[in-house]
Amino acid sequence: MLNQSIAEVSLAEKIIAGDARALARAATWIENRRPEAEHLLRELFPRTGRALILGITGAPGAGKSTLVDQLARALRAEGKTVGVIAVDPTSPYSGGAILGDRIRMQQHHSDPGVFIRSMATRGWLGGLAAATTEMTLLLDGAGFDAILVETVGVGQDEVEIARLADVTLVVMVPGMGDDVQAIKAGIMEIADVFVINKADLAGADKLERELRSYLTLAHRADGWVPKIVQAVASDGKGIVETMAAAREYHSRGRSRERAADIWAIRLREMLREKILDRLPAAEFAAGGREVAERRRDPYSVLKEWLERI
Ligand SMILES: Nc1nc2c(ncn2[C@@H]2O[C@H](COP(=O)(O)OP(=O)(O)OP(=O)(O)O)[C@@H](O)[C@H]2O)c(=O)[nH]1
Ligand SMILES: [Mg+2]
Repeated sequence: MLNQSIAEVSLAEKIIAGDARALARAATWIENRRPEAEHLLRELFPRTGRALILGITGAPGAGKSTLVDQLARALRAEGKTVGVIAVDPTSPYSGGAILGDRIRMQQHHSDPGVFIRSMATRGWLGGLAAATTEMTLLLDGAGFDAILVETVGVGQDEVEIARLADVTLVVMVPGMGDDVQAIKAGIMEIADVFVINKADLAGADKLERELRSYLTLAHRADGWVPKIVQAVASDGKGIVETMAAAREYHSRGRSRERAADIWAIRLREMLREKILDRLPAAEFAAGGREVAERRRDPYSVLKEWLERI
């Protein structure tokens, strides 16, 4: 026990000192749900809350990684350090997309001011958002100025991840059936900035008009009217404008109540995960069988479990 805690202290210190290998090791702990990760994050937590966290989401192939790469470059040019987290919710193992990202991001590999992590989220009871939250805390605590979190899709996961970002960028593409009507349900509420990427393709202006007319009807509780930026990420166009839009939203400041709300939700999720962790999966199967066969009622099963926990 004592040896273990000494090792953790030194790992946190190494991470704070900017040791990339120590950081990579800690990221693996988080990914593999190692118990050491919790102690490490406790130690780093007082240092968190300083990074600018940008969430980048959108349909598969929209150009999120290309945009992330360009944003990372722009931030580096300002002398800012950048952490990149690419989340892959679909496959439990690194797929083609992640491989492509690795190749694309390789130019940053010799740069100690950039840390890139592709993460799959297998084994996470708390889901994608929980895993990503911890990875973000790690990079924030490590002292990165900006953290870019790329996620695919438009589902509940994205809504949850939007909660952890200071600014959420939704990447859209003209003429891809990325019709405003189709996506507004989930994504409209979370987008602080819309990036119409691949503006070199036909239909960018049309999509922008559609978005604008939608935004005149949809009012957000915080009064913010999401910015719309056209970009050609593959040519580095629209990157400055994207950064400016993100900063404009961020400069309004996230209210203290909002942060408190977010932590209240997270604490609830963390509690649920801790409780579920204590019950082996076989218990659920056995309990399910007993209840289905009317050998026991579900309430007494729950009562027994809660007492045991
Ligand atoms: N024409 C055009 N192609 C682009 C642009 N930006 C990116 N691409 C291309 O679009 C393809 C997908 O880009 P990615 O950046 O991998 O897209 P992604 O959204 O990260 O994809 P997933 O992570 O697989 O969902 C690549 O072939 C890019 O080169 C752009 O502005 N214009
Ligand atoms: Mg990608």
